[in-house]
Amino acid sequence: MKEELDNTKEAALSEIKNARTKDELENVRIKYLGRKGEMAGIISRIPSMPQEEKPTMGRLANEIKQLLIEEIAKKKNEIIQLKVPPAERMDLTMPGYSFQIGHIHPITRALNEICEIFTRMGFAVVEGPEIETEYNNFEALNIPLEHPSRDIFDTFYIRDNLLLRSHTSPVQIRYMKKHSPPFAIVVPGKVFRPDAVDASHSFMFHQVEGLMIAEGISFAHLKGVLLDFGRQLFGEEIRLRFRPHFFPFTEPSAEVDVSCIICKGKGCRVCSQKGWLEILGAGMVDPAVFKAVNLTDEKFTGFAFGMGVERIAMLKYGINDIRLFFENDVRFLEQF
Ligand code: 2NL
Repeated sequence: MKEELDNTKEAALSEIKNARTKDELENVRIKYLGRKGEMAGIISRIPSMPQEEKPTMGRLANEIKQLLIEEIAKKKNEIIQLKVPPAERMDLTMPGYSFQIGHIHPITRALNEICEIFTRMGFAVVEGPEIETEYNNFEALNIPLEHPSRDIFDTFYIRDNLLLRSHTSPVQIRYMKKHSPPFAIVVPGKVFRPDAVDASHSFMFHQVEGLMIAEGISFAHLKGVLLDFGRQLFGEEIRLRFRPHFFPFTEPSAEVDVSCIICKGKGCRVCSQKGWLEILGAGMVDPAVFKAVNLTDEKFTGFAFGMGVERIAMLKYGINDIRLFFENDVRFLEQF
């Protein structure tokens, strides 16, 4: 029996040494020290041994049991403390996890591109608050109290006199109050209108507005700046068309179309067979606006314009539903 105990001890020690994981070690423990394990099997035969051998064998068996318990505990610590080399614990040939790298949102991309074109022409980029006073958003822009857009249902009001801006023009109002001409600025940012959401409307969208004020600025300067802008954004071959229009804050005013960037003006589904796509509104700053910001020197004139970034991004990237920009569906976003 002594030989049997010694052999079992050696086998158990070798298997403990070779165990690589906690599971493997636990299996070794069960095999040797479990209730039906090898040690229990040997010990169960001690009572039927000759009387004089019993104490020695009993003591030896207990010593071996104790040794195995200690060795298993030591080995367990080694495994937990990662003393077993990683290569023996895991399969390093398994493929790794791939990282998802984020990128610029298509609206931000279009907005940056628009601002960069104007920056190269010498415009400064200016930003301002999204919560505005009724005065900056309406009164200063010559939009009277009885104007439909002043209706409480046509603007998001925070409380009396405080509202979510419906265009970025109030930032130009703030700028004109603080700075003297000459200057040229573009103002990008979020604007809010309580429109019902559909494929082409959203209650929040982005605008870039522009304002240039100096001595002798004319409609010709406006046309030159916008044509250069249109060519850089959509391509050298595009043409612009200025249609007379009305805005309370500019006089004269125009809506500006670009020759269809899909069919080059021949007529297609995107331009509804018209050959033209509306991209912005513009005009000469109305004297009433100059008066509101106390810019009284009549030698200064200026032009202003405004465009919707979503509309431009939709045309440029071939997107047919404005809601795609705001749903955060990565299947859409990862295409840009
Ligand atoms: C459009 C039209 C426009 C302006 C915005 C402006 C601002 C000041 C004074 C005069 Cl402070 N005008 N902004 C002028 C003409 C058109 O936007 O369709 N936007 C999407």
